[in-house]
Amino acid sequence: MKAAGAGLAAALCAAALISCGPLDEFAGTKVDTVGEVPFENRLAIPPLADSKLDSDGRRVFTLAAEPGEREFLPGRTTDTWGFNGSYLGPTLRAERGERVLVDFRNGVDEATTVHWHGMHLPAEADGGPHQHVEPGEHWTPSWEIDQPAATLWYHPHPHGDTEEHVYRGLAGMFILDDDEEAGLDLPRRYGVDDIPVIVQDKRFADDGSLVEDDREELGILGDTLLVNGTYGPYLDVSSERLRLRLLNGSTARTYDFGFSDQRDFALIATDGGLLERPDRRSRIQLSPGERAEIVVTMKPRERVVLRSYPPDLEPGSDSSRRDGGEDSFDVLQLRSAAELESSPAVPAELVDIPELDPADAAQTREFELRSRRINDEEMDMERIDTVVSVDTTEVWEVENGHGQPHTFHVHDVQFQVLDVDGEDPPPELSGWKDTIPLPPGVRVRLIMRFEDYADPDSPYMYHCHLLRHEDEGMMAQFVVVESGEVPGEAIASGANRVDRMPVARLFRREPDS
Ligand SMILES: [Cu+2]
Repeated sequence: MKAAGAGLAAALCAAALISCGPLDEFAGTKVDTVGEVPFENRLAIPPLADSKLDSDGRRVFTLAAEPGEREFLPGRTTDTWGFNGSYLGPTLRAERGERVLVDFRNGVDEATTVHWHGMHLPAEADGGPHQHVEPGEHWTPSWEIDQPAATLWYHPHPHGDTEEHVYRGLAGMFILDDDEEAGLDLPRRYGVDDIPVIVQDKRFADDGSLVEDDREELGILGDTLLVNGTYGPYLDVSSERLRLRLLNGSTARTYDFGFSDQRDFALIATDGGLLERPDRRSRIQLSPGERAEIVVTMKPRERVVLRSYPPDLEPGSDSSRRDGGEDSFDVLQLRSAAELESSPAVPAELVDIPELDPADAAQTREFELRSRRINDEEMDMERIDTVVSVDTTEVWEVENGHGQPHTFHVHDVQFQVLDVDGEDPPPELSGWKDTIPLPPGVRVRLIMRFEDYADPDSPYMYHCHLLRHEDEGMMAQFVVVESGEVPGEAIASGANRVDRMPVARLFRREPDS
């Protein structure tokens, strides 16, 4: 595969489609596509998903995972998976207080799941590895939207296969709205001045197929970016201020987004919703699964490129080349019209975020991430690692005790960051979060509230969101129970699982040579 990759790199280099620097396909080699991406394709905007109200007043969406094919690169056809189409899926959108139901059909030939990343919902609707959907089968989770306006997303979560299923194209955005956000003067015309930006790195073989067997420790690190499934994208801008909903939908790569002319922008929201006030800055770093909403101001008749600069993966160390720590990418070109519609200034105050108080914590727990384990245990579908009492607040102290970068994602709740290595969190970690980067040696203290949805038989997950690490066992389970209740027999017996993932599948990749 590496040889095939070399051939493609040479061919694209000759056609000036990618960097003609060092051979990018070799592990640990720096990737730099700055100035080399031809911005010739209009950025695809995922369509807003159709929905209808059922007789119970629930908003019903229909999603089907399907195989397909795409010509991402000129003249090369790539086999893909997508929701309601060949690659990625429609943007789901719902308002706080609405009840939603998703009729999901698995039209691919492997069992999969759909997880609603960042969503507060009952565990049985969460779409984790216990909610397997066999090929041809339907799954119809339903829940009430009960959290602030935010940019969430959805993707498969079958234990052992999450990386592959996401990499092939199964992912989409899920935007939540509420009255508070609607009352602010912010750009919100979807596809006009409010733009989903789903960034994913890929590695293409000569024949156009996606290379899935890359052996980097972090997972697959691609040398080619797609944004909303578009290679070499540009966006025509018609108004003075543009809101970009950045989603790192990659399986392993961290980006440090900024603009080619170093202009600053307003960071207005992170994973779980709006910040208390905008933070003016020129960079925002996102690890896999994290989101950020930014508002950038444009002048007429200009072209500026959204880039990813080398991310800081191991502060104080320069040994992160193998993890993509030296890589740079041109991501998306913004082209503004000769005349721009004027937009109001970004409000100085956004929302109030009620501060969770560690003095209210019923429990303080410690988690150490090391190798592919959490607290020295590999993920076991039949073991509940953590039992949380409903209607309590907890502090989770999470440490990366390993020499590699990891991240930490908690299902069901949005958390607040109390501190990072004892220091106050920076602005990008000051709002509601569900995923946080964990560089080697770093310890974070998170605080979260488990309001409702007690269910002793259905676990939620917490895990590293580098998808290969998660697949290889860096994941664990918690249940939310009524006080004093014990986790159900159903989990220990495996009875609430439709199908058991064959163990061989987890370890079928070739060992390191
Ligand atoms: Cu990890």
